[in-house]
Amino acid sequence: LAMEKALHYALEKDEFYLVYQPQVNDRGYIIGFEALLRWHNKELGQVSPGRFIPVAEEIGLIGELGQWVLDTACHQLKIWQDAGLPPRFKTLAINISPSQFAKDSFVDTIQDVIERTNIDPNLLDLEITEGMLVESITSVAAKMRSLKEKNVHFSIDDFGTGYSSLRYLQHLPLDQLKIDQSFVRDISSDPNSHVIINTIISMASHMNLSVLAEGVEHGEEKDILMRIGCSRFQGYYFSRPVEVDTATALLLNDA
Ligand code: G
Ligand code: G
Ligand code: MN
Ligand code: NA
Repeated sequence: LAMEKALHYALEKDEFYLVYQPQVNDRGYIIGFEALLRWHNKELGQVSPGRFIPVAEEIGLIGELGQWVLDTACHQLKIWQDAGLPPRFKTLAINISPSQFAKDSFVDTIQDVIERTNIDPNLLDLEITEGMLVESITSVAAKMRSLKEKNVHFSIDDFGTGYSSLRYLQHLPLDQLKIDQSFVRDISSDPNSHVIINTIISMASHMNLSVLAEGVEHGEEKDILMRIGCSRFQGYYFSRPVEVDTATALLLNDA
């Protein structure tokens, strides 16, 4: 209840901020960032999105909050775009909640933020989860196609943990699968995780999808992943999510 109350005022009190976690290629160069929402409240301290996002959904605040994330991330992307992005930088990834995606206005919302911030849409990667498939696959595909026409990219987040069928992979205009960190975590100890990742990579390559491994914490995991053909990584081994000034410095470092 204390959290609900504090959440109501958090936007106007400017308590939210974004951190950026590097995504890297097989040589360790930055190919993108994932924007991750953070909340610091005076009384509650640092509250993780895993805790406050479900509450924000419940009390109907997720729309406004999602809009704030989009505006803030795209505004920052424009600053980096104008400063000159390093040659290997492809996209800034933004997490889209299922309820955000489900709105009829979703396509307009994205087009609107692209126009207002004047970013190159090709630099935008929208992370959606299998949870968005509460709608019919036809309407999900239609929304995505409208944005694909504008060159926006789509990734499936936490791939492999949802309950939906693989059929949607056939029908949705996707660019990338993000292998959930639970599989990566077990890759060196659990032969099943190894097989699952191997299968995802092989399937993705036949479907012309990129694969990014999440939650890479150790060099050993990266080595195994590279051997089975993964060449995009994100995780503490490379970098934790960092504040905007550090992210900017990392980009300059890679230029
Ligand atoms: O950053 P962290 O590992 O604490 O994130 C926990 C969860 O919150 C993850 O599932 C992540 O996808 C989600 N999350 C982080 N930032 C955002 C955001 O801006 N929007 C949405 N919808 N989810 C987010
Ligand atoms: O659900 P989503 O993939 O958006 O959530 C990403 C979350 O995973 C972020 O909150 C981020 O802080 C966290 N994360 C990123 N890299 C690592 C890692 O190497 N290990 C662990 N445990 N968490 C990570
Ligand atoms: Mn994500
Ligand atoms: Na994920």
